[in-house]
Amino acid sequence: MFRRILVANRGEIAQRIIRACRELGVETVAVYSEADADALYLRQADETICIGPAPGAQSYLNIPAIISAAEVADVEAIHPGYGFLAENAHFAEVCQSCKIHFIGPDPATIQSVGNKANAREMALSAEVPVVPGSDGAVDDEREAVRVAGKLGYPVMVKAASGGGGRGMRVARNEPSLVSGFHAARSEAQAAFGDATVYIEKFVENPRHVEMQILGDRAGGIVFLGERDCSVQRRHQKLIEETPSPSVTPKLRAEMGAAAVRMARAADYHNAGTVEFLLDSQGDFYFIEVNARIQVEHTVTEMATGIDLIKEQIRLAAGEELGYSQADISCRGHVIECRINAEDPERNFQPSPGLIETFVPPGGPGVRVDSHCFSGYRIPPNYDSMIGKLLVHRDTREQAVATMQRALSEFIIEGPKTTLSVLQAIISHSDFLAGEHDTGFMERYFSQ
Ligand code: MV4
Repeated sequence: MFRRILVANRGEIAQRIIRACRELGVETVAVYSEADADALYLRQADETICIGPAPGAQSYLNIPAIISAAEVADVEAIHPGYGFLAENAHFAEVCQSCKIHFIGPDPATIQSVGNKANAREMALSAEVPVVPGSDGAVDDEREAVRVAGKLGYPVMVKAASGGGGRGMRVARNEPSLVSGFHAARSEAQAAFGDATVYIEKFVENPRHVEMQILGDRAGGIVFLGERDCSVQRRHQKLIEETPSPSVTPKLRAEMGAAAVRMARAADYHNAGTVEFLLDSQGDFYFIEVNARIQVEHTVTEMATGIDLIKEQIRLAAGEELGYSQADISCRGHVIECRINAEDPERNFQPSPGLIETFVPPGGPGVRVDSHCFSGYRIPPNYDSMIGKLLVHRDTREQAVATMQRALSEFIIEGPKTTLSVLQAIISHSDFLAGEHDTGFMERYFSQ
C-alpha cells in the first residue's frame, strides 16, 4: 500500500479521498488554489501545498504545478478525483514517467475510451450493444447524408472527443443534418481541438443507466450494480438512484455482463463507469465509458457497502480485487440529490458567495458528503455543487420519504440553492411512479 498520496482536487471529493486515506493509514498531501485557502479539506490533510491562482487552468489543471508539488512532497501516487485532470491521458502519462502512480486506469485506456467513436468500435467488437450508427468517423457532408439515409431519421451527430453533451446535434431531416453536421464539427473543434464526429440513430427520451465496474491488473473485473441518472438538466445530473426503477434482474445481469465485456476490451484497471441508454422497449445501448470515479459513486457505495475510493487506491497499488461477482450484493434503495448553489428562479445561474447558515440533515439512513459549513464562502471559480445528500432505505417508497424529510431539514442560508427543485422532483408523480426519463426535466421544470 502507498505511504503517501497527493489529492489533485478540491471540495467534497478532496475531502472524500482524504477520509479514505486516513482510514487506510495513507498520508495525504492536499493542493489548493488561492481561492481555496480556507477550504475544509486542507484541515483534514496531513500537508497542504498552494499550486496557483484561482482559475482552474492555473491551479487544478496546471500539470507542472501539480507534478512539482508531488515531487516536493515525495508522494507515491496522485488521486485526481473527478473533473479537472481525471480523464487526461497526457497527465496520467506524465505521472507514469515521473514514477508516480496515477490512481485511475492506464493512459492508453483513458485515451482509447476517451475517443467515443473508437469506444463504439470497441463495444461492437466486444459484442456490447451499440445504437445503430456510422462505422467510425464521418468525414464529410455527403458521407453524413448517406449514413443518415441508411439509418433513417432522426439521427444524432456526436463529437468523438465530446462529453457532457457538447458537440452534439439532433437531426430530423436532411437539411438539419447538413447544418447540424457542420455545427457539431465546429463546436467540437472549438471545445476539444478535434472536429471528428460520428453519427448514431437518435433514441427518443431514453433513460440514462450506468454500470459501476472495478477491475484489477490480474484480470479480475466485477460490476457493482447500476445507477439511474435520468433526472438531468442540460447534461447536469440532479438525482441518481439504485436500483433503477426500470431495470429488471434479468436486464441487470445482461447490462452488467456487457459492462464487464466492455471493461475487458478496454483493458480497464481501477474504477470506471459504462454508460448505457435504455429505450422504452427495454433495449439498452452502450454510449460511453467514464474513465474516472464519478460524483455519484456514493450511491453504489451505500447499496454495496464497498468503499470505492479505498478500492481505487488498493487497485492502483497493485492489489487484486479479492472478491468475485458472486460476493457482491446490493441492498435496499439509495437516492442521491446533488445540491447546487444555483438560482432556480434565474435559469439555474450560479449563486456563489457566503453561506451564512449550513445545517445538514441527519438521522437514520442519511449521508451528506459536503465541503460546506456555516461561514464558508463558495468561490465563483469552480462548479456550483454544495454537496450530495443520500438516503438508504429498504424500499424506494421509504427512500423517497426519507429524502423528502431530509431535504426539508436541510438549512442553507446565503446563496440560492436547488433544494426546492429537488423537493419538487422527488414529489412529482412521474418520479414517484419511476416513469421518468431524460426528457423529464425539460417537460416539467423548464418554466
Ligand atoms: C444519445 C441520445 C439519444 N440517442 N445518443 C447525451 C450526453 C452523452 N453522454 C450522450 N447523450 C445522449 N446520447 C443517441 N444515439 C440522447 C442523449 C441524451 C442524454 C443521454 C443521457 C442522459 C441525458 C441526456 C439528455 C439529452 C440527450
